[in-house]
Amino acid sequence: MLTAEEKKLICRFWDKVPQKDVFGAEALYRMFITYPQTKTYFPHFDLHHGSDQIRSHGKKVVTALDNAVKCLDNLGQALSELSSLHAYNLRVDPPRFALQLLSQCFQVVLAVHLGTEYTPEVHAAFDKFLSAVAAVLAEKYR
Ligand code: HNI
Repeated sequence: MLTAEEKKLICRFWDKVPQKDVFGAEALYRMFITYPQTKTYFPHFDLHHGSDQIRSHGKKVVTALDNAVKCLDNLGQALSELSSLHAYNLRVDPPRFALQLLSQCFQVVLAVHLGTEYTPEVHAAFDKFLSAVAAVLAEKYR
């Protein structure tokens, strides 16, 4: 559970993050390089750096996160459809583990680009937020 203080930190921080779409694409690309097994879920993608598909998918992921930041009190409902998609259609497996990989890569991107703005407090709160998102996305697996 996110505390009221953490929610405030997350919202304030997220508002200030520049070029989110670019960061989303970079996180995706980083995931493919660092965890090559994740590429198996995207056989239909051009996985080269800066490809149209990586850029457009990065944008989609960030839009989902943006929506989640606006619904911190009700992540389950905000991400319900996306959760069904990942559980029933995409079958990203093993769920918790694989879903955390993108979260980790996204945090590396934030740390690289934002430097001192990505304070330990923000980092800890954002990590908790992304874990909560991943937990919701993994909720419907059986
Ligand atoms: Ni994920 C599609 C969000 C982790 C594999 N994913 C989406 C879409 C969003 C999204 C948004 C687009 C849905 C739509 O088109 O309606 N994915 C997220 C988020 C996380 C995440 C917020 C984690 C924080 N997804 C992952 C991981 C994998 C993954 C870790 C696999 C390793 N996702 C997919 C695949 C698709 C997808 C595959 C379909 C892509 C396509 O366009 O064909």
